[in-house]
Order: sequence, then C-alpha cells, then structure tokens
Amino acid sequence: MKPTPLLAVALFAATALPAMAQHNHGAHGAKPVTTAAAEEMADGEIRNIDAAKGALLIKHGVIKSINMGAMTMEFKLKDAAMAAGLNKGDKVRFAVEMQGQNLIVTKIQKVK
Ligand SMILES: [Cu+2]
Repeated sequence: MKPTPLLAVALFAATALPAMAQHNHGAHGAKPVTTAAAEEMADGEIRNIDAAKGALLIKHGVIKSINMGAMTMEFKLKDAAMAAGLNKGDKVRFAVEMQGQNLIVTKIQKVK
C-alpha cells in the first residue's frame, strides 16, 4: 500500500523542517554535532617545551576522545610552529589525534 501523495508531503515536511532549522543554526559558525567528540578539547598545563623536536610535555586531565586518564606526558605538535607563544606553566586547552602510533596535538590554545 502506497501512502497518498499528500501524506508523503506531510511526512517530509515533519522530518525535514527540524533538520533545516539545525542547518541554519550551524551556518552561524557552530560545529556540526557529529565532529564534537573528535574535536574534544582537553585541559592541560605545559611542563616543558621542546621546540627543536616540536613537542610539548603536558600535564593533562582526562581525554575522553582517546580514552586517556590524567597524566603528564609528551605530545608531538602537528606543526612545530604551534609552540610559538607558549610558555612553561601555561594553562592550555588542546585537541589530540591518533596518527599511527603517535598522539599529535592538532590544536592548542592558552587559557586565560
Ligand atoms: Cu596522556
């Protein structure tokens, strides 16, 4: 049994409208909900900076996106230039990503 064209239109409108509203909201610069987990920002404090290696020693809190508890460890930076402007003792928020066997900091920002 096929739905009548009118019913089909009504169903489409009911499901499509909330989706369109969300889309419009996203246009204001908010990130799509689906990438939120991968882009999770973890809290940390910089303990050491190895500019030559492009690595940071960070005391970090729990990072749910990679299933890691709080600890102090070294992270490689995606780009060594990201260390510019950072200092020992800075409180930061950062995002990490697994690339092969390495955890790479893809984003980092100071917390005021
Ligand atoms: Cu860790």
